[in-house]
Amino acid sequence: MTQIHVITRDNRPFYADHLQTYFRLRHEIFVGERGWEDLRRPDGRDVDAYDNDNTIYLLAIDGDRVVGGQRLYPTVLPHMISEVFPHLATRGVPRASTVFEWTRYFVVKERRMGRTDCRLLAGLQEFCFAEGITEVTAVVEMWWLPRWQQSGFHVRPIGLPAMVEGEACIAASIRIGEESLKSVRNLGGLR
Ligand code: A1S
Repeated sequence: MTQIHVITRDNRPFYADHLQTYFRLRHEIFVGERGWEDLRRPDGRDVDAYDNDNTIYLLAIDGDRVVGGQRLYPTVLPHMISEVFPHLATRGVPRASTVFEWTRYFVVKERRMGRTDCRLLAGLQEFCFAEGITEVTAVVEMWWLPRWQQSGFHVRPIGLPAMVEGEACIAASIRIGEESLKSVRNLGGLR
């Protein structure tokens, strides 16, 4: 059964092999499939400035196999929106100890039928809710907005849409709450 594992600086050594697989999957998916060429690396692992001891990974693992992932990064530190996309946050970059940036969301191809996706989204809401994280921010393609709406997420744009490498994107903030958790659990048939 697929479960969402939380990996932080404290338990990272126990997940060394999973994390190596995860970085390779990220390269395969974001460079190979999505064509984000800036991320291409000769060692075939997508690792950037926001993969460090401050990163929290929520990985979907089935048995021993990584089937999906996402990461959270503190907004009180320099993060992607503040450093790379500040022009997308025309209403200001949300920064607080209770606000985290959400990036590199994926599900492996064979598992894209919605169920792993719902587990990852529910895992995000549940983890943040339990840890007192009140909001997550992200830069996303516009097609995420109806997906989030369908999941019952409360989304607030923090800027106007703009083109990023040929895709219309927007910086947005998502409120964490019991209501959204309940809604996405229902959608995925999760107890
Ligand atoms: C940053 C994001 C953060 C949140 C942090 O009927 P369809 O196939 O058109 O239904 C699709 C589309 O509506 C939409 N969709 C998915 N990928 C799209 C794309 N590249 N362009 C436009 N629309 C897209 O979602 C519907 C369902 O998608 P799916 O792939 O069949 O299934 P699933 O299980 O919902 O998985 C969705 C995700 C996004 C997880 C999966 O497609 C994936 O891992 N893609 C590669 C990684 C990726 O692009 N991540 C988003 C940017 S990270």
